[in-house]
Amino acid sequence: MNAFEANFDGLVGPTHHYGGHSFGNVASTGNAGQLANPKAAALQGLAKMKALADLGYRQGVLPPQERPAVWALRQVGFVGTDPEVLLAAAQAAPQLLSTLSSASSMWTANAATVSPSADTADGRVHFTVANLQNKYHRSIEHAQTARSLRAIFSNAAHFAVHDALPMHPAFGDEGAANHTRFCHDYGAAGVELFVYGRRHWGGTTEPQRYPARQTLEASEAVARLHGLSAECTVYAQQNPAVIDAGVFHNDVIAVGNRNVLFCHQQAFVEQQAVYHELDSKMGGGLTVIEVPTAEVGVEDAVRSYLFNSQLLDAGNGRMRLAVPEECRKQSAVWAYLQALERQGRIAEVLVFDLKQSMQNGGGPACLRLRVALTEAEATAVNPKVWLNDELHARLTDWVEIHYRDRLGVADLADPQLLLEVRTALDELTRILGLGSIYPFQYGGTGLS
Ligand code: SUG
Repeated sequence: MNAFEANFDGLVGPTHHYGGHSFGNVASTGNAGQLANPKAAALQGLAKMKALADLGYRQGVLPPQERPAVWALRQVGFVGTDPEVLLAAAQAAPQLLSTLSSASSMWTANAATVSPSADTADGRVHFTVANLQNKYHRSIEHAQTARSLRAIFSNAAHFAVHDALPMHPAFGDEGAANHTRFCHDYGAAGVELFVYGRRHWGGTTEPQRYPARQTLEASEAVARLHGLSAECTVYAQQNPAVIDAGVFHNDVIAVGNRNVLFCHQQAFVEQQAVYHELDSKMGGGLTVIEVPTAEVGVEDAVRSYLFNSQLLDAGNGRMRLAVPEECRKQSAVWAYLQALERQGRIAEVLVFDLKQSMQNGGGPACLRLRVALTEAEATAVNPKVWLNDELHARLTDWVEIHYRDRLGVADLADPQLLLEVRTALDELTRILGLGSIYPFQYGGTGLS
């Protein structure tokens, strides 16, 4: 069956700022309080989408969420008109207002876990929305994520969108950031690798410094919901020592596509056994590009986001790697990448400036959700979200009109900002043909 991998990137929302909300994500906490540029952030993301679309990759767009989340401030007791709620929160709990204004839904690798139809029991593409329960600012994303995905993947004959798992540490789920699908052909059954940081009900060595966000129990629940067989799933524990070094998701230390796994030597517990199980469940043919610690240390990998790159099928068994600009700045990392190119192990390295997102710990791979689709399934996707020259130009204008080029924590209480956000999102839902998906549009509480 003719199938391919599409990338659905999150459009950066107008309240992108540096709130320092993600303990364990060293970029997020390290850049707290800096002035952000939401306009540049959104344009940087759009430029990446356009560059990949121009290379022939199918590129979709996922909408941002409504922030500040006034509905979430009401949930914790703030009352009055919307501007009154913002003002009261800014005075009584500025950190809370910042938390509930995070534009973190831009990192759509954390929106959901996706299993293509070739792997699932009922032959549909399954999505499980991530609960992101480990961080408060991210735990409020799931209801809107479900609404957005259902507005795009609405055809029930082809797609199933499951609600987030229970909001409990036993089921900590961070979506596709800890999930990689391997295959020989996108349209044939593949092998899905689920990487977890800890087992909630005992039995694993846990990181000591930073939290392990993904549990084995959550990964197993997702596999059950998607109807994946044991032959098509591999579970691997992330090395707790690298979580303590700032690897808060597996996609900060490993990336895979088709039959290629590009990862650091210290990524997993019992790493050789993981390779072996993957290879044998794939029926052989797994290619591992393992980066030795002697050439790139874990700290350099975290700082450069080498592994948060997009590994892209370049045809004829070759791969491209889309890396952030920060990789060029680390001499060891850049030397390693150049050697990979020279040796022909990677056909081409593409470099993107994503500084605004990177400063909150989000590289190229964080910004996209991968969905392998057949042509028939692609036709069933809401057609208005596919990026082409026209949509790119329209969204660029939309950002230029509605986004600020400076935003700090003190700006979040400005009632004018809320108005700007709602005006922008209202227009966006028309551009992308999404209907009324936001609480301010349908008068909902935002909770479901
Ligand atoms: O969850 N940062 C995100 C970055 C997510 C990156 N995603 C992947 N690796 N797939 C996080 O830590 C920071 C927001 C702030 O601090 O304001 C933040 O949420």
